[in-house]
Amino acid sequence: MGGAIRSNISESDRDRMRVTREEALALFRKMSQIRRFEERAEEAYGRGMIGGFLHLYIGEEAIAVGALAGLEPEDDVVTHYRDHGYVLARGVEPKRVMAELYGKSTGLGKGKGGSMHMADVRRHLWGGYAIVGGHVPLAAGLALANQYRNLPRVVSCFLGEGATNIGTFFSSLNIAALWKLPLIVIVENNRYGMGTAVKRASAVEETYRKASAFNIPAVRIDGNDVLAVRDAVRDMARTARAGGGPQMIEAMTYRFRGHSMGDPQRYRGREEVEAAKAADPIDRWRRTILERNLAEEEELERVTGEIETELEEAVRFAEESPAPEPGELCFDVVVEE
Ligand SMILES: Cc1ncc(C[n+]2csc(CCOP(=O)(O)OP(=O)(O)O)c2C)c(N)n1
Repeated sequence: MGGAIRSNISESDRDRMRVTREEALALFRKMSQIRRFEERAEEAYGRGMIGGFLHLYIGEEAIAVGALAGLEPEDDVVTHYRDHGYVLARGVEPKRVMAELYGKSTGLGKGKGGSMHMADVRRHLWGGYAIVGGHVPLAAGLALANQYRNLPRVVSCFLGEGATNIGTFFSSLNIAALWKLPLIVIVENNRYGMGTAVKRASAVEETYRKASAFNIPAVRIDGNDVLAVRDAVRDMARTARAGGGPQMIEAMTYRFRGHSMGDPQRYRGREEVEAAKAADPIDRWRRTILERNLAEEEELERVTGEIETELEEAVRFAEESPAPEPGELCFDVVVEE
């Protein structure tokens, strides 16, 4: 096995999990914003306002929010298609993300990308990708570019556990290890790839162990614990920036909704989903905040209210924005320097 492999954040690590009141509230705000954003998107989808695929991140918010809190704003982010959470966590205005879902010209990708392709290069968000595992080589390539140009940037690559059964995952890990690329691979293990439980698709159920084939240090953490995610990513980013090469995190979580909209979810029982909700990362963080006196109930309510207003405006903005002009179809296809 290469590097330190832990099965979880241990009690002795708890003192690492420090947080200021300001940060505690900011983490709560971000996770709540992503949750309510997606609930509003789900509702709009039901009204036929959003077309195509819509993969919700509900239940997994602590990973995007924690991970981006552990990175610098110049660190690069490459993700899969379940990607609304990362762009919101990086500070993109919800109205621009909502307008993108609506396919409007005011959207983050001018309405041409939609749900699965959220990108904002100025914020080092290199996009969501729909081909399972297809973005891992892109992340490795970006890490090579950063290393070659001597930039102190780390690349974070987010993927589902199902994608770790794909060849591109292994070839990327191999070259990243060989060339000591500044890459953090963050596997969000939500226990299902589409409708397939991990054990039915992967010979190795503990995904983090796959990294050991390439001597890549890996940890399995509680992905519903926003501070555990932040700290794991922060530690790895520090190591990667110092030339320590790639590392991997397996963040254990659960998706509360279907794989995409319209998934009948025959592969799991209602009881299982309800039981998993006991570990809801947002409820949990709210309880921690109150227990640790990091904020008062009224402050949390105020934040929740502000998010409601912000999202009401986001939906209105998306609905009132114009569709792209037909001529727009020919632009933004090829980038010429
Ligand atoms: C190469 C490829 N094969 C199959 C698909 C269809 N597909 C889309 S998502 C998905 C499941 C991926 O599961 P996982 O990587 O665990 O991510 P999750 O959706 O659970 O976040 C599949 C099989 C695809 N998009 N690309």
